[in-house]
Amino acid sequence: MERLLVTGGAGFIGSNFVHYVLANTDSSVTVLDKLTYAGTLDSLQGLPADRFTFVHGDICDAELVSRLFREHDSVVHYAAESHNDNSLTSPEPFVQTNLVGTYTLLEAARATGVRYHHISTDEVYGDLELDDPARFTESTPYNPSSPYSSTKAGSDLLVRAWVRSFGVAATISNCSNNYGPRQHVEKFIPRQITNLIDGVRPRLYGDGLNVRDWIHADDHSSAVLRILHAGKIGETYLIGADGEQSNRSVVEAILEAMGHPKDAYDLVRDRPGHDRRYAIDWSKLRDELGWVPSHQDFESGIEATVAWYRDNEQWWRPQKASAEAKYAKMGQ
Ligand code: NAD
Ligand code: TDX
Repeated sequence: MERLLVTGGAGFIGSNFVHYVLANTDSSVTVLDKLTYAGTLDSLQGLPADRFTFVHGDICDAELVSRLFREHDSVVHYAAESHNDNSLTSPEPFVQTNLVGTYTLLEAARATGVRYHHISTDEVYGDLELDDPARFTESTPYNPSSPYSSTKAGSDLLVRAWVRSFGVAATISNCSNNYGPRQHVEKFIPRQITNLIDGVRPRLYGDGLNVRDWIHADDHSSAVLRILHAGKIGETYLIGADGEQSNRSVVEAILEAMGHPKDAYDLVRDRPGHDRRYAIDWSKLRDELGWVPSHQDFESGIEATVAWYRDNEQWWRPQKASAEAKYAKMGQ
């Protein structure tokens, strides 16, 4: 039985991965999570007690990390400060967790030889113009825009250097925008759904024409598991699902799914440095590892996500007022 350590497993994508792994494999899973504002044990309910353990701690704690590496066969590293808007008002925790935290894990991987998979984002590549036919590939030069994406880019480069200089057994994946259950209400899709539940109109930054490439969190999980088990050490894999949509069309889909007119939204102050478009070419993952996504129907994915937030108000309600208070200060 594989013993898997998952950092950041109480957050959005990490918790979806933990649920996915425990439902689809016989691996045991330990989650290491600091439980920042973005992590909650409520996301880890109902898991099989004989195969699941939770450890409350910080990925920057070298002693704890080193002990946990020795007790596991492989590590998947999701823990991060993950929200661009927060990184614009308060970048320090991004530098600490995303850079120092990754360094701490890499040193443990170096000392123990444990297999390490690093979770990253397409934002490390910067952005594309709306009319550019190009998509990001594994060889696109790094060009991050925000404090968040620059610390993720830096963490990826640390991984590459630790592979090359020290022979660490690592792989990296860079995924596009995820959606699905258990995503924090600060993020775009949950914010608009929960605003509508509260009778507040959706808010689009700038002209609302920025494009994101959406993938369901379960497709991200299946891709990560494939890379962990079949990926080539030292390689980077891009994960996507051909889900390009403008923010306007995403909000229209949410409004439609919730029974409102498609134009019942407001345009608000733009995000400084707002990336225009992301788009992923995931053909390497398909051609080399045989992975394909299985949740590409965005409308039904949005309907299911709306239903999840309607049915799980006790999960998101405690975070809603503080998330909106931050946005109010930014005029968004
Ligand atoms: P999230 O903010 O929902 O969750 C992050 C988790 O990490 C939380 O549970 C938090 O408590 C934990 N954490 C933060 N600092 C920690 C520390 N110092 N020590 C231990 N735990 C800590 O984030 P998410 O959206 O689930 O993103 C997870 C990962 O996936 C990140 O690395 C992110 O860069 C990457 N990613 C996210 C997306 C997306 O669309 N959300 C897309 C591509 C890649
Ligand atoms: O209220 C809003 N209105 C709005 O128009 C919010 C919260 C966002 N937006 C826009 C900004 C982006 O163009 O929606 C888009 C998506 O915004 P976010 O959910 O903040 O995601 P993004 O900045 O694209 O980053 C996400 O995808 C890549 C994750 O938060 C990152 O962790 C991941 O690396």
